[in-house]
Amino acid sequence: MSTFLDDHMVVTRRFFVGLGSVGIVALKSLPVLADDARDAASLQEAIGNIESWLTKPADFRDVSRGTPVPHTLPLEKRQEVGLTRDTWKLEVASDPDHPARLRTPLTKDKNTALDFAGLMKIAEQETVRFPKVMTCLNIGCPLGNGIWEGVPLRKIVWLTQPTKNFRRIHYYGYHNDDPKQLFQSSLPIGRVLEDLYDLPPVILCYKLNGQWLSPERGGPVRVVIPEAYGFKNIKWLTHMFLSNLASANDTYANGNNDVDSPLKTFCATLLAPGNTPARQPIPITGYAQVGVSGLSRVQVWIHNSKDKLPAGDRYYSQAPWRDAQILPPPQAWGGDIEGDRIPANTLGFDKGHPQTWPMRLTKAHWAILHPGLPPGEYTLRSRTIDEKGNAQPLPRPYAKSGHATIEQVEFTVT
Ligand SMILES: Nc1nc2c(c(=O)[nH]1)N[C@H]1C(S)=C(S)[C@@H](COP(=O)(O)O)O[C@H]1N2
Ligand SMILES: [Mo]
Repeated sequence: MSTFLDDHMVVTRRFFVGLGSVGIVALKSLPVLADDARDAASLQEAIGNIESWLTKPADFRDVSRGTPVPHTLPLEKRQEVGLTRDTWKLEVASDPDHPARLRTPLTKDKNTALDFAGLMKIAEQETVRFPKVMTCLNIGCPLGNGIWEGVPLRKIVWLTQPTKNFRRIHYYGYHNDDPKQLFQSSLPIGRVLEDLYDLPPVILCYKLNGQWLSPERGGPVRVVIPEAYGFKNIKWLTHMFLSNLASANDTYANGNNDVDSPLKTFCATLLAPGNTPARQPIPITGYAQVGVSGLSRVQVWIHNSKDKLPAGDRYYSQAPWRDAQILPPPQAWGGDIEGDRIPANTLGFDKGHPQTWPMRLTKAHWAILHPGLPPGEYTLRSRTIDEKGNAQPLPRPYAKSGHATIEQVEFTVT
């Protein structure tokens, strides 16, 4: 795949530049795309309408709890409770129930809590940026894809000088000072101190797509964990506890969720066929979430309802799946990023160009021009195959560790 993309990078870039004009020659060079001018135009239009790779901060879908939701509080109240950059304070202390030994906790009492100026001081020595798709474990569709910027959390942990009895860290944000509204998450300390499996670090995040983190996205400061589902990425962060508790104590565990689940690979359609004329090629586009196991292929399969589905093949592994085209890096990144340039030193990029594609823990887009069909009732299914060769919904098909169900779209050809 990567060789294919290298070979076609130049051509496909020209193709993307040519969107809106007639990029037929370039289109033909993509193997699963069209070779007829009219069909090429329909596919080109479909690809041109695909969402941008980066999501504008304000366009992220919001999953915020609280009555009232903290980001809706008037500025005056947000200033009072430390939800602005001028007033923000983070306490990092030992867990009273399962104490870790620390020499220098960061507390308001001792006037040692971390403020935003202190965080920016640390940022001068080390800032990290990386792309990540934010996805709720319980919602099928990603909330948005962004470049998150912050300071490695371990920098702050080390300030407290932990000496022993330290196995996990848990943390929460402002929740209207109401224990019933507490939304807490946690991590094993090893993940914070070391970047396992070549993952970017866990950060205290203060910028998204180069802009200060908005109140709605969890500003002034939220936790961002590259490989984790949304619920670990606590917004409006105010408290962290270093703990000797051996297990997770996330609020999300109470909802029957698998709280140790890293992002899964799966795909879905953006443009799916509706009422379709017979024997006319069908443009289909979609996105894929590239989970921890990467993405090697996206495939589609259109099933005629007259045909019986094979028995005992739950995940349709024997169906005649057809490869779609995973689209190369876009010509424009979108997301309101300044000058439409990926910021310098963004992990995974070299001088603004992606080092690998598709990129792990982000989104990718795909397209196919499916051959025309005779009249009938049909179901379109799409699936990913990860870099280990697992076809969706494998290797982890259970809903409470994140969405991976194969999408089904019914449509009629007349
Ligand atoms: N403090 C706090 N942080 C939170 C939440 C919350 O309700 N309160 N929701 C979490 C969940 S379940 C998800 S999916 C993500 C969503 O992030 P977003 O609203 O920026 O898209 O935020 C997480 N962080
Ligand atoms: Mo969520």
